[in-house]
Formats: sequence, structure tokens, C-alpha cells
Amino acid sequence: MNSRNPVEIVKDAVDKVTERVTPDIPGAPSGDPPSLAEPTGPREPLPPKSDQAAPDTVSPTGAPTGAPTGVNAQQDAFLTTSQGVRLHDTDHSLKAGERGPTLLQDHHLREKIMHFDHERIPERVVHARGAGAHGEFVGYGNAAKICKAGFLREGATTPVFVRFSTVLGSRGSADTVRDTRGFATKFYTDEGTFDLVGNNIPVFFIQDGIKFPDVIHAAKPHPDREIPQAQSAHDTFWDFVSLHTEATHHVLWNMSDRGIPRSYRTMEGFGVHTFRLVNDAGETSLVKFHWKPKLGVHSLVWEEAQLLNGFDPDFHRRDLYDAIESGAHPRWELGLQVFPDTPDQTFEGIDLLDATKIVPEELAPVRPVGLLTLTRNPTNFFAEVEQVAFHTGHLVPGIDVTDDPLLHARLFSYLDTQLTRLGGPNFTQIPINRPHAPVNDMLRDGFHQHAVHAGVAPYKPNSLDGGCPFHADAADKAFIEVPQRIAEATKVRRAAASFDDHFTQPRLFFRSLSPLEQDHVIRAFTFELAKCYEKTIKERELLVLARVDARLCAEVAAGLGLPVPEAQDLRDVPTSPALSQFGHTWPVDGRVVGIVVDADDADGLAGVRAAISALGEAGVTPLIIASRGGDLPHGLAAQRTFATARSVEFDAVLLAAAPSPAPDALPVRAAVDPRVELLVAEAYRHAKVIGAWGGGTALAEAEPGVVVADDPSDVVQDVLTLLAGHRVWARLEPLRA
Ligand code: HDD
Repeated sequence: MNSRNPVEIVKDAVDKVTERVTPDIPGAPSGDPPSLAEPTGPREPLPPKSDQAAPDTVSPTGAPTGAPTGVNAQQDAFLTTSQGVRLHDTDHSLKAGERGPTLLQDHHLREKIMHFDHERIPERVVHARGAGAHGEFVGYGNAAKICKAGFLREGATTPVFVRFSTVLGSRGSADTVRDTRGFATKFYTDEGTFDLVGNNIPVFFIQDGIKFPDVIHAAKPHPDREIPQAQSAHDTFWDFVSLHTEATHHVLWNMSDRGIPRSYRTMEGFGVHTFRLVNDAGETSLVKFHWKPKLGVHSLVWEEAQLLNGFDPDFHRRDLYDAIESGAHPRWELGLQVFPDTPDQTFEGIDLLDATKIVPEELAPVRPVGLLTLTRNPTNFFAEVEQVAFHTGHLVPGIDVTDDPLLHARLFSYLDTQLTRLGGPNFTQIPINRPHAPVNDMLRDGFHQHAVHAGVAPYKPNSLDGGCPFHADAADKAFIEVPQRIAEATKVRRAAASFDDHFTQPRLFFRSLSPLEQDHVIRAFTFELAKCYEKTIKERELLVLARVDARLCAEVAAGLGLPVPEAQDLRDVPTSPALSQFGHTWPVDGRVVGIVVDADDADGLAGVRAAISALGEAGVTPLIIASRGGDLPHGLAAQRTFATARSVEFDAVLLAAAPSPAPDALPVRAAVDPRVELLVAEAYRHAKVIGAWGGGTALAEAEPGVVVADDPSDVVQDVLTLLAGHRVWARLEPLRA
């Protein structure tokens, strides 16, 4: 039995180890007396780990990963196996004779098929359908007063990756369904990665994350038939939200035009929760994050959205990709609503920890603090858009969470989900997820570990690595949780009484919309509830609407053919004009205009050239629609034919001709090709701006929103002016009655 003092035993051991190891450690302090105390200063130099210093710029095969489009992934002259053995034939399996059977010994066949069999990874449990792009964020510097995060400093430029998504549909579902949209941004800051994982709707269905599986189970397709896909118009969704009335505010937003955005480029984004910011002096503020699109907030109309789901299910993905390729780089300002960090965490009576509430912009203006620009499309959808992993816990010094119970469940869920989706804990090593700040963690091994970590001391404290790495403090830009006082509390499964009001803000939202926007909400509720089979569910949702607005309730009930329940507790609430999308004008660059031409009319096409130049000067993308594809006179080319074009693809339509149908094309007797007639009728019905000159005047008469003139350039100028208002809303007014 050893009778020596344990401290002496450890000291002796450390002395021996230090003797043996210290001289071999480059840069280690030499001659310092060995000590039991943990070393406190970093050795010089402290190199970043090469394996995670920055995203790889080459794939394991040597292909550039961040390269511009058009670079071939395959290099070298010969096809090889995954072990680099050159292959003689990949087109035939190895068989006993030409007519088989196939031999089990064919290792190339087995490797090829094995890899193919495992090409798919599980889709995201929510937000499976998405599109993404790279870009940069530039800080304005005015947030420094309240936030010490380096990426908000004036002129600081930070690379970003943004993924937009729908919530409900599967990976292959259509883009323009009625749904909430995800707006998730990864800021690769030099102080570590910050993820802002938001939506295009500023409130959420639930106040507590423990209800997330319930709302998603209710909204996803029915578990028996797995229908409907990417829709909320079904019994289980309305069953849940009519019983769970805290969802009412979010549902109102979903049923409004916000549920069917024109483009990802024309969506607002919201961080939803209240976050806590801290400045260099340690002072804190509460904030809500907003993304404000430079092109304005615009939506589709419902029929357009439905047509697009069949006509071009990739509409939003295509729109984002094409805009970036064409140089119309989408931009958003990051804005902050700032509130004092008071002990009760409320502002003007609104509980800032309740994610079903907004703070109207009239009460707390949104202050712009930086600009996001998307500049580059992904080169490999799987590697970038599919494998990107966001997490609400990816925070940088200066930004911290609050006690919002919805946020706290998210802080668990986003890490956890990647274990299944990306196959283990090393998803941070996937190129798109690698921080751009040096990584010096002590996480080791696990599935899909790509780093070959050297050294023997991935633990702390250590002496074998000279104590490296060391703790940082605030001056070294460490993330230090804001020391927040926690009130004396009793463990309970309950929400605060301030979470109880489920109807004031839905009412505020509805009443803040223009009458036409309100009509859209009424029609959306009527449509969705009419798709339900259970009468009791419809009746119960009418009871909910009776607490929101009397007209909303009465008109939906009329549409459903059900009695109108008595309006209940309809308090006078203020309105927030900022919530309406109508009544503003916006830049038109990046919009898409279709031009109907006569492919054989060389004179008419000269005018089309002039129109195209005028559109180009305004940054608008013109697409020529002709009876046939291919080259046209005056160096023009047809990008769409009457068979492939529908008005839903365009923000406005110009008519340079009224082409008659080809004699053998369709069994109709009409002066104008019926597909062109349909295109004009739909553009008109969807309140789009229409312009006509020359032969095109046979298809359109001058009236508000329809420009008819002799000179194509004059037509274009007037069309662009009207397009700044997005649609010709006045055209729909007479239909309101
Ligand atoms: Fe979530 C994905 C946004 C509540 C659990 N969420 C996900 C994405 C967005 C949001 C944009 C897609 C990220 C991407 O593109 O990869 N989620 C929100 C917002 C919420 C919210 C704005 C409320 C304010 N989410 C929420 C709760 C939970 C989750 C309450 C669970 C308790 N969300 C997830 C998830 C996902 C996800 C299961 C699926 C894929 C992923 O995380 O990476 O963890």
C-alpha cells in the first residue's frame, strides 16, 4: 500500500511526463518549473487545425467545389473505381456468357450499385423542399451601440449561405403551395458561425416547442393515405388548429397573401423569437430580427399559385436561380426592432417571449443594420442545399437567446435532427457547414470523421499539449452567456397568463389588411375548410373566426353553407398599416416580362427589339413568346413558344402581335391562336399589367392597367411604371361586390 500523499504522487507523474514530453513540443516554454496548475497562456504560434480551417475548395476527387458553374466534376482521362483502379467497361456486368447469369464476383457492379442504392439521405422532417444561394452580408455599423458581433461592424463583409424552403411538402413537392416559407441564413463570420433560422411569417403556430410534433403531424399528409401533399387544406390540420387556438395568428398569415409569395426574392424574413444582444460594455437589449426585401413584399394570386403547381412546380427555385444567373442579385436589409431588456421582457404590454405575437412596426420601428446580397448559385445542389445544417444554437459573441419556450425546444432539435439526417455528429465537417473561423475543438472520432487529429491530449486541463488550447475571455471574443438573473421559480408545466390571449393579434392582422387582401383571406379560409370532410371541424373553425372578425366569419360561413356563429368578444384593436402589402411602389429590376410576337413579321420584330432594350435598361428580363422556337429576324430568339408559355410565369405581358393559329395546329377556327388568347385572359384575370402596340392592339383595349400606344418604347415605360405597384389592383375592385 502506498502511504504517500496523493498530491505528491500526481506531481511526480506530471514531472516525469513533462520531462519526457516538453522538449519535443515545438514552441513549448522551456525551463519552466513543472506545476500542477493548468497552463494559462497560449504557446506561440497556435496554428489553426488544417483540417477545418476553412471549407474545402476541392472535393476528394480533386474537383473544385466552390468553382463557378460549368466546371466538370470528372477529371483525368480514365474512369476508375472508387479505389482509383482504371476501368475497362462500365456498361456491362460480368456474366457467364453473353446471356448470363451475372456473376457475384463482379466487384465493379457491386460497388456501383451499392453506392447508388445509398445516394439519398433522409429528407428534412420539415422544410424538406428548398432552394439556396451564396452571398455576402455587409454591416452598416450602426448596430455597434447595442451589439458587439463583428459582422455588424461598419463595412464588415461576411460570406453567407441562405436556404429558402416550404415547411410541409416533401423534397419533390411544388413550390407555390400555400404554406409558410423558411428563410435560414448562415453567416460565416470570423468569430464563428451565426445561423438566423427564420420564416417569412413573424409568428408561429405554437408557443411551446413541445407542441411541434403535434402541429407537424396534423399538417403533414394523413398517415393512412399519405395525402394531401404540401397542403394544409385537410381535416387533420384544421382539426388541430381549431382546437389549439394559439395557432390562430399564424393561420391568419398563412391564409393571407403571405402564404403564396411571388418569389423568394420578394419575401420578408423574420427571426420570430426575441433575442438578447449585448454590446462591448456588457449592456443588453432585446431584439426581433427582420429581413426586408429590396424588391418589396409581393405575392401570387391563388389561381396563379395553383396553376403554377402544375405548370412549373419549380417556379420559386427557378426564379431564384435565374435571377442570380442574370445578375439581378436579390437583396434584403437586415433590420432590428429594439426593446429595453426589462425584467418582465414585455413591450407595450406584449410578452416578448410569446412567439405568437408581433410588435407592430408603428410601435417599434425596424432599423436597418446591414445588407444581404445573394450573388452565386450552388454548383452542387446536394453538397450545398441538401447538406447545409442550420441550428438556432449557432450563435456568436453579442447575440444570445431569451427564455422563449419555443426557442428552447429548437435549441435541442436542430442538433438532434442532423444525427439522423446527416448520419452522425460530424456534420459540421461537411464543406457547406464548415465555419470560416479557425476550429480548435476537442471533439473526436464518430461516424464520418474526416479529420486526422494529431496529438494525445484532446481534453482539458492537460499538460501534455502544454495546456493548449486555452480559454478565451471577452477581449479575445469569447462567447460568454449574458449573466441573466433567473427569478426564484417553481417547476411547472404551464404557460404564463400573458400567453393566454389568442385573438387580439389575429384581429389586428386582419383589420390591418386592405379590403382586397381581406377578401383573399376569406377565400383562402373558404377554400381550405371546404376541402375538409368533417362538418364539426368547419363549425369549430367558424367559432374561432367569430372571435377574430365578424365579416371574415360570416363570409366564410356563407361560402361553406353553414350557419354563422355569434361574434364574440370583438374588441377594438389598433391596426398596423405596415402589415399590408398594398399601396407601395417598388423597384422593378429582376421582374420577368413576356412578349408575344409574330415569328414571321420582320417589321413587327424591329419594334420588339426596341422594347427589349428599354426593358433591359430597367433590369427587367424579357422573354419572347412565339409560335415556334429558334432564331427570329433582327438577331432575336424565341425563349418560349405558345405551347410552353403561360401568363403565370410573367409579371407583365406585352403584345406585339395577335398571331393566328397555324392552319394544322389545333382543330379550332379562330382569328387568334387560342393559347395566346388564354395567356392574355389569365394575365388580365390575375391583375397583371398588359401593354400592346402594332398588331398586339387587336388583343387589348386601353383601360387602367392596360397600356396601348404606337411606340413600343412608350408602352414599355408606362408598363414599368405600373409594374412598380406589382399588380393592377383597381381591376379587381369591381369584382368585390
Ligand atoms: Fe424549425 C428546420 C424555421 C420551430 C425543428 N426550421 C427548419 C428550417 C427553418 C425553420 C427555416 C429549415 C432549415 C434549413 O433550411 O435547413 N422552425 C423555424 C421557425 C420556427 C421553428 C422560424 C419557429 C419560430 N422547428 C421549430 C420547432 C422545432 C423545430 C419548435 C422543434 C422543437 N426545424 C426543426 C427541425 C428542422 C427544422 C426538425 C428540420 C430540418 C432541420 O431542422 O435541420 O430540427
